Amino acid sequence: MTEARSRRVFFALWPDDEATGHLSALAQSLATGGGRVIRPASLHLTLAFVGAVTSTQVVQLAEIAAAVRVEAFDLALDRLGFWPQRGILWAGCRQTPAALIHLLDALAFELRRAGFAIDHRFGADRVPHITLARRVRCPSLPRLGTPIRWRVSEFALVESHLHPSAASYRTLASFALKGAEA
Ligand code: 2AM
Repeated sequence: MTEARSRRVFFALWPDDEATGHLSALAQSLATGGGRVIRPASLHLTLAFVGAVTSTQVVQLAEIAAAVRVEAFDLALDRLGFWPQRGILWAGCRQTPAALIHLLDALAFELRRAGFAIDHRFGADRVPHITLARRVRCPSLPRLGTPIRWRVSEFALVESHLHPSAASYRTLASFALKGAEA
């Protein structure tokens, strides 16, 4: 019997508690004209969206990700953005940091080598971002004064469960970056 592709998975960065607190406060303050604010525990930056896979492939994906050897780095989110079609309010980077591209390249290389095609670098919009709220109407976007920073010391393989109201995410495995143990 063929195994069902019933698991919807992606690789992502989860901000630390302090950055999550800042992002969540921002989301609350900006999504005032309706829309759905993302729960603090769900705030993340998608590295690579894999999509529907089998349970066997989930195990394979975790093995592949464990082979990625990239240094830990500091990430600074220094801009807010809005995609009007779906009313997505997001936080991101004016310029994609080299270290972030390097991590994604290393992961994409290992995935490709194992036969997984990753079309959606940084998610469908191809811009590294953390979605703060959905279905927001015309927010006025302030300049993000002090950037929101965190030390990226790991990345995660995450499973997404779609519900009528919102998706929920479960971390299946985390992968430490080099130097993160210090
Ligand atoms: P979003 O936050 O911009 O909607 C889990 O669903 C994560 O993968 C989310 O961060 C989401 O981005 C992104 N995502 C969802 N569906 C996707 C798709 N079909 N292609 C690429 N990225 C997707």
